[in-house]
This record gives sequence, structure tokens and C-alpha cells, in this order.
Amino acid sequence: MIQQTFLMVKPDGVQRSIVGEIVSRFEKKGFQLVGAKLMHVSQDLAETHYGEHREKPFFKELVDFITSGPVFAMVWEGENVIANARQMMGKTNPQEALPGTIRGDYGLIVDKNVIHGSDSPESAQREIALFFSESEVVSYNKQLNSLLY
Ligand code: 3AN
Repeated sequence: MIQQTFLMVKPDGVQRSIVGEIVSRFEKKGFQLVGAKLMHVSQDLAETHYGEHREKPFFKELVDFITSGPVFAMVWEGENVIANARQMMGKTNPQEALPGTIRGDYGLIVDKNVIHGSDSPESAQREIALFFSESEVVSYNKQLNSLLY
């Protein structure tokens, strides 16, 4: 089943210059990058994006962090990409995330856990629409031979 998902390198990942490393992992796995931009998340966008956590004690911390510096927002496409990307990210708390996962390899604490990824088809659709206009998502077929000559 071909899906699209929304992934975002959080401000800690951008600050630590591991955007390329993270992009590379998903490319090498076989997923296709169909949208990407470096951007600041506004207060409004942050509160909408994390709306389901509004009542949680860490909500303000979450919004403050995601608006604290640029993020790298992405749309990825591929076979079962929503669940697969979550697996590659590892558990929410980097202390519990296995080595080999992005959070397991690069994260230390739960409030700075390097990357966000949609957790269901519904949230993927919602989050892609929140961060990207239709024209910023560029689905295309790989033309493997035409670029080589
Ligand atoms: P995930 O990002 O793995 O889907 P969620 O949706 O449960 O995890 O949490 C959203 C974000 O909230 C996480 N990425 C993390 O940064 C933050 N978060 C989750 N639990 C805590 C916590 N106990 N304290 C601080 N921040 C948290």
C-alpha cells in the first residue's frame, strides 16, 4: 500500500546538523522524498499541530521547543511508509528507543527527541495539509535510465 507521511526534523536535529543523515536513512530504505522545506513553525501552527496534546502537562514545553528554531519539514512517499518511518524513528522516549533507530542513535531526552512522524493515515493527511500547500508536494516517477546519459 503506497502512502504518504509527514516527517519533521525538530529544532534539536537541525541545530546538530543531522538533517542530511536523517534524509539519507529514508532514501536508502527506499522511500521517496516528495516535499521538503526548512522553516520556522509559528505559535499558531505549533498549537494546531500538537492540538491533541493541549491538556498534557508538557504542552507549553512542546510548543516552545518546536517554535524555538528552524525545523526541516518533509513529505515522504512509499510502501507502508507511515508505520515504517515510525519504526525507523524508534520509541518516543530516546532512552527506550533501540540503537539503530534515529532516536536511539541521536536522542537523549523525551522533550528533545530529534524527529516527528505521523502516527496514522488520518494524522498524515492532516499534518501534510497543515505544513504543505498542494503545489509543494511533488509526486513523481523515478526515471532510472534517463538521468544517466
Ligand atoms: P510521538 O512523537 O512519538 O508520536 P507523542 O505524539 O506521544 O509521541 O508526543 C508528541 C511529542 O510530545 C513527542 N515527540 C515528545 O517530543 C513530546 N512528549 C511526549 N511525552 C512527553 C513527556 N512526558 N515530556 C515531555 N515531552 C513529551
